[in-house]
Amino acid sequence: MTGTVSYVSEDGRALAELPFGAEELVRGYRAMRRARLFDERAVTLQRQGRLGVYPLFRGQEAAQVGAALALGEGDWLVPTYRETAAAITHGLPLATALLYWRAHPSGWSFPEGVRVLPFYVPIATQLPHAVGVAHAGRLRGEGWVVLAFVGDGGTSEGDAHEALNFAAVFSAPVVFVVQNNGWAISVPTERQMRNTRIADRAAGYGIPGVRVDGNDLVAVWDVVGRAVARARAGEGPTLVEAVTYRLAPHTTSDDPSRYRDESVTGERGKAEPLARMRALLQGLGAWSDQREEALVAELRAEFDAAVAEADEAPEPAPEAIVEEVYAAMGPDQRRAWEALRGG
Ligand SMILES: Cc1ncc(C[n+]2csc(CCOP(=O)(O)OP(=O)(O)O)c2C)c(N)n1
Repeated sequence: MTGTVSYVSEDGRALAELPFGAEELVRGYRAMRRARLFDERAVTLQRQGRLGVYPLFRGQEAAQVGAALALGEGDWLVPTYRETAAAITHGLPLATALLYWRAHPSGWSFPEGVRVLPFYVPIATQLPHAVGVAHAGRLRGEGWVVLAFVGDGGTSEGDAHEALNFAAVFSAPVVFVVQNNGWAISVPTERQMRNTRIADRAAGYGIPGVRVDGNDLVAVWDVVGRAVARARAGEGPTLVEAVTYRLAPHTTSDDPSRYRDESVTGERGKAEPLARMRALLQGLGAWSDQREEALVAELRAEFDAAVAEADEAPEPAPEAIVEEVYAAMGPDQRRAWEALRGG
């Protein structure tokens, strides 16, 4: 049985000597605040009809931002639909993220140099790909580490087992981060698995498994950082379970009150990661209401500029919908492409 790593209490007190200095902690808080603002504004855009279905991540900022901050620039991040916070922290431009959630072709492929794979919607299919990127990098001597995200529900898929086993056997430089947010749409974790301590499964693969308080930015950042260093040193994969809670609906199309008691969600919300980190920083004398105000103003301006940039993306041609499926078009794809072009 694995214990749960935490550094900061729910009310923002340090429980142990912190592995990061004040400057780094502020950097981490800023990245979480930036992600929260993105999430809030994205929901507003969706309600205005300016984004498609959007999967919120409110309450999961520490798990995502902490893990992403543990990567180096040359490392790869492999996200599911839930990980917009991680993706923008690892360099995905905000405008590209918005275009992706607008289902605009300009958001389908991420810019050159951004080491983030596109958001995966088919559950757990990203995991074998992530292991492939890691293994290929090792064979080619690239030196990169891959951070692969999956949800608690996703770990029930066959792809998760295959990816974990392959990565373990071949010592692939990959870190698996399971965001255990308690729900797979309407199915609670205890209805998905007998042992809800997902990190315990690592023993079955012969790799380290670490359970971490996923609402504690410092703990996630430190634990994933150690796993990244291990992977980079050729010691193979780690399974990190970040225990958090899905405070928001599954997506903007979901009504969680149909399947769960939302008063429990309210209770769980008291442990949300931003307030905890802000309290920690204020206790250290490294943050103030004025700094918060200035940061929010700066982030609003950045987001507004990203929306303006996304709005300028050219109207997509109808045939774009069948492009970029395969590197070379097969006969069916070409027929569809020609028909959509009107030729
Ligand atoms: C292969 C596959 N099966 C089913 C679905 C439908 N589906 C979308 S989200 C989801 C639940 C995933 O839960 P979890 O992995 O815990 O991630 P979370 O949404 O909580 O982040 C399911 C079953 C899908 N997208 N892909």
